[in-house]
Amino acid sequence: MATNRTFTMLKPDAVEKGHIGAILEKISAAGFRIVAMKLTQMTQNDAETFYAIHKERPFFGELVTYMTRGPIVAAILEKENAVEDFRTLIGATNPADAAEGTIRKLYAASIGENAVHGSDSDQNAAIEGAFHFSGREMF
Ligand code: IDP
Ligand code: MG
Repeated sequence: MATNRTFTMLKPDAVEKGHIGAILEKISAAGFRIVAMKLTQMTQNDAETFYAIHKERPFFGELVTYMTRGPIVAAILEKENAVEDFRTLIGATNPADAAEGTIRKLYAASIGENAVHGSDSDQNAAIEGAFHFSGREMF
């Protein structure tokens, strides 16, 4: 059964360009409630662990360098059908393929530097949320 939470990161490129406010506005306007949120920076070990599923991919080193180069905003979001609806809101991994009006179409520069993360399943939403937040930080 689908749960109602997903996990997101506003990635270093989005933070560097000053897009935190605009992206959070789109997330709120789409009906997501922020359950937990923080500005943080991933260490190399954090990024390698978070993206371990991609460790054999040719872009893995580039991905870890990118995701650790500056602050991110990590957040847990709540909405009915959260995982699927959030993936729709952010658009395709490659902004060139992302639908008009999606966050990646508006704010992403490339398939690598694509502004925002969204969990791809309820199970990963729970794992990724727990990776970034302890129970005490959530309500
Ligand atoms: P997703 O974020 O849309 O779920 P994934 O395929 O899970 O996309 O890839 C994770 C992240 O790895 C992407 O969001 C992007 O930052 C990076 N990435 C994916 N494909 C490439 C690529 O071909 N070159 C460089 N970076 C990539
Ligand atoms: Mg993915």
